[in-house]
Amino acid sequence: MKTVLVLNGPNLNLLGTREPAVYGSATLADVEAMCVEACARHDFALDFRQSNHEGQLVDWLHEAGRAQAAGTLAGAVFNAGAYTHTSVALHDAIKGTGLTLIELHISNVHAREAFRHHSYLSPAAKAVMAGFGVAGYPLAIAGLAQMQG
Ligand code: CA2
Repeated sequence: MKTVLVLNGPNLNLLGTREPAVYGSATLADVEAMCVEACARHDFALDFRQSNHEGQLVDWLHEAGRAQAAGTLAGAVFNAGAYTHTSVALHDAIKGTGLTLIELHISNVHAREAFRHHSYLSPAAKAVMAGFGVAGYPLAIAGLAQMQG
């Protein structure tokens, strides 16, 4: 059974505590439970992580790239939070590992402030989803299942 890595970046540990109009009322623990269910449905194991630190996220992407190359990882779903709009390091990490990665945003970033319209991750991602709320996580896992040869 292959694993799916679901990676969450800065401030996503605050999910469900503030800004419910933008991000909804589900907590990150609720999102993890939704991902457990989605992975079970598609015969995946789940590895669910969050960090507020860019270097930690880079290290986890490298680890994921090695796992995918070894055949134990199906791919990754990545909500990089605000690092989406700032991080060349995360772009390089995704490119450098050749990881099958779905960039995910809970909100429709294109309907928000102009600074959220550009993503450093999108050119390195296999697919991009935004605006489905937290329901995007299980949808992205279903998308990864679809991509498996
Ligand atoms: O829509 C998304 O998923 C984002 O990746 C969320 C990021 C934001 O910077 C991106 O532009 C879009 C912010 C994550 C912080 O989430 C919070 C949730 C509740 C309270 C405070 C922050």
